[in-house]
Amino acid sequence: PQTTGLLYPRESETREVRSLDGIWNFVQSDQYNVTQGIRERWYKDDLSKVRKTIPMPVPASYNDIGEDAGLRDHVGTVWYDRRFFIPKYWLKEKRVWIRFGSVHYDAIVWVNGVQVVKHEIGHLPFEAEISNNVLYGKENLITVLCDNALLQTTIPQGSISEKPTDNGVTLIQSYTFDFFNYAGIHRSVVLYTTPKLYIEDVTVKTDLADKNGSVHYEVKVNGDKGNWLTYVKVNLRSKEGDIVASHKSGPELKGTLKVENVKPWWPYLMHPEYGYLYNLEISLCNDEQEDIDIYRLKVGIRTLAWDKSSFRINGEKVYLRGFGRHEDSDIRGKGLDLALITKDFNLIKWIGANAYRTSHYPYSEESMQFADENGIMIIDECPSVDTDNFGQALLDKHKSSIEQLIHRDRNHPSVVMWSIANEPRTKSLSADSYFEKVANFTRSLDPTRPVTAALNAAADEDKAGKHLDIISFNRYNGWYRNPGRLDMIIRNVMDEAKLWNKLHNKPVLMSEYGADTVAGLHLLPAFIWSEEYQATLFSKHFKAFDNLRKVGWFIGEFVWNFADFKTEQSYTRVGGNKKGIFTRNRQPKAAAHLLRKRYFGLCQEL
Ligand code: GCB
Repeated sequence: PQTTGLLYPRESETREVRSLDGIWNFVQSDQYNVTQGIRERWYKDDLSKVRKTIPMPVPASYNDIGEDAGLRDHVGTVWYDRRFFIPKYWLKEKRVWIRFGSVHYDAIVWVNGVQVVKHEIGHLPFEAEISNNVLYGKENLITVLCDNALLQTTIPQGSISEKPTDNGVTLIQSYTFDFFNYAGIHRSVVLYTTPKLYIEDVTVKTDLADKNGSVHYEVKVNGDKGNWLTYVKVNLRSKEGDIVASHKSGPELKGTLKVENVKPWWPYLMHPEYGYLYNLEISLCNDEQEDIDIYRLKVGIRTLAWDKSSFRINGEKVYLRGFGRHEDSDIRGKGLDLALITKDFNLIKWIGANAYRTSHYPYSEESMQFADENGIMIIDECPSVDTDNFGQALLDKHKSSIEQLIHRDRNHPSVVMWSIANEPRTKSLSADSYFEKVANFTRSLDPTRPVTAALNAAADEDKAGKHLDIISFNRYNGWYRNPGRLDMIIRNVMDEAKLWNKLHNKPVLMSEYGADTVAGLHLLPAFIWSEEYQATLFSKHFKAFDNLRKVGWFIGEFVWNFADFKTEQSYTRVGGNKKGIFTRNRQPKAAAHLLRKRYFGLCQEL
């Protein structure tokens, strides 16, 4: 997997970006003949010449586009293709790239019948240079094979079994995680160009001292430098566009920009000016030519620090208030939807939250940019859910998912923690060394952010907590535990949080709590599944949190979930998981109004 390059595709004076989003042609493979397309080389020509294709939107999950359960529940491979033009003038002085925001779970991409890239693990971008594969001034063909199969060595894990049906047999994909295994080309596909000698990668780290900020940058370039001495000129611009700092690097292409009277990046409502971003403008030059390549990156200047009892941004203690979420909506499934992201951020701000966890996988790069702009702190989670059967192959893939995630997101000021797993089975002995390795690997890649995981084993049986910097725990008091009992919550939440802290002497946050709630179901006295029950269950948790906040090391509360979402079919799920404070259509349940009061109240207090 790629752990260099992959800069978010942006236009500039030297770069062009063209979208390949739109309607593609689509073929579902026969479940029992998944390799047929490869054997018969369907990528050599239009899919429509070998099979009847159907129209499929990109980006979107394919599962809910049809009206056929066979497509929704498909296990194995599907094919996409479309044609596109490459202008003739791109041939001169340009490199041409193809980039996918994410394809779930496995993908192989061919351009004009030649394989150009292969990628495994959904929710993460990948790209390939296709300068030598495309026809200039002509039409070209792109073909994508996507496989949704989850096995014991994939991230997340699953298993496939064969079951008899009324007409024969079928393959069933099972998994223990609680969200639908949507698949397809989930995020945008773009063609973009760079010059032959180009900026391949940029890393920034920031610091603050009194009123001064600094931005350390490091640039990687790729391509033939010739005999010229290469350097970068870097400008840091304010939001208003004024240059506030400049630097000219030596041939090592790195340096530090000093910013006087800095405007730090603050979380939402922690400061009147939250989410402040500078614009870092990088120009690649040599002794002969300036502006060989230009790339711009938004930068938030902030520091993070943590110890046994606190988590601080810019030296100030932060209390995180937010939720776990999903990328999920009607029809599109996990497909990128800018209307949805924009609406969600409006709702996040309406409710007064300052954080969320990207449960249970990396979210779109576009949503990370929104988080930067809005001062929303992100606990950035890799796609490891319910991890079990710890082995070397799984460990390698788990590390790869973290490496790719950190590579993609390391420059976002909004990312304040890495979550290396959700509800791993950490009771088992083998979880100990497994999570020691995963946590240390994460720290070795990024020592500037704390490592956490959302744990749900009993605190005194868990083997992973000791390897983390911050303990996050998920617990469903009044739901999976003592359903219907609203009178045991305060004590249980407090006891558990205290136990985690006592065992590890680290900051603790509650990463999940909640209750399934059917919007419009009212039952008094509060009864499970009703709006009254969800609201009362929340208010009990608030009491526990208020008591815990007095002790200092309790640093955050996260409701499960922001919105209702689709899951696998099960008798515990009514049309999906209904623990949202918003419905799947983003309308508030009663508890949303209560949460809004609390979250705004919390930020006034602080
Ligand atoms: C959990 C999981 C989450 C589920 C939730 C639930 O503990 O982390 O993925 O959706 O419980 O509602 O059961």
